[in-house]
Amino acid sequence: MVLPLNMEYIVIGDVHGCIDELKTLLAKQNFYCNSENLLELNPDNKHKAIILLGDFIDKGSDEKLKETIEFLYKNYHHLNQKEKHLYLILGNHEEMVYRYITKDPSLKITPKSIETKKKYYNSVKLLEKDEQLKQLFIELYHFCKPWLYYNYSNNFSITLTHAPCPEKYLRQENQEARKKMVKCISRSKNPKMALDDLIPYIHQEAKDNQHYHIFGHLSQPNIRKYKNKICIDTSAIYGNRLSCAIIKKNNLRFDSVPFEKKQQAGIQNSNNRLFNF
Ligand SMILES: [Mn+2]
Repeated sequence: MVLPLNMEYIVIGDVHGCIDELKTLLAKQNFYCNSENLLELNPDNKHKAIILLGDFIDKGSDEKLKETIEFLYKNYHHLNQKEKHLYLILGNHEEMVYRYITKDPSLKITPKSIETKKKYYNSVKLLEKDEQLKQLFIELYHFCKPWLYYNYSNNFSITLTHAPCPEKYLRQENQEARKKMVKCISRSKNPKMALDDLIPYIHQEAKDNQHYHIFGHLSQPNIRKYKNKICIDTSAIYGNRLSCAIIKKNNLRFDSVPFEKKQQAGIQNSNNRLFNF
């Protein structure tokens, strides 16, 4: 989906239930919550739109995940009444949780898949016991797009996807491309391999130009940038920071806020860095 060029965009990396950090980051961009938890439009933000880069669920505590889903649901409807001010990109966690809770027949239920569900997709249990919350999530899932494109000029553009992905799939509308934009090869299944060897296409295809590809998915210690490839998942739920990219005309900058310790931080089993060369 192509983004209108008359707006400034705040693109936020993997939230994973870090609702407090999300609100703090948004407040720095002049989006303030009122007493009903609605983000108010005002003269300082009415020309801005928020984009979540996927994976807003899982890993966080039940309480914070519930708060995150309710907050996004309310504000998706509230902010998008006249003009669009909130976009959602599809992450592998939204995709997998949706498949579990809608009992997707292509998802084989085996002892291993039940184990995986408990280990990585803790939102499933929460949604299965809260029918109302489940309906909100299902609606949010349907608003999620696999990619967004900001095409400012011949010299400056930005493609946004949740996962890093080979260029030939970017912005393509088919099932294979959709899968690639949502999830790349698993790090947890290849723990001994360096990330740059696991997804070599990212640095091999990187170019010294301003046609950027911004993605999340690979929790990193800081924003990782190599030529036109940028990862903004800075491991908020692992106790690090929640980061965003700010796109204003043909200008790109970044901001971030620290983990606020209002829930328990997750434990990362791999701290494998991207562009570690
Ligand atoms: Mn992910």
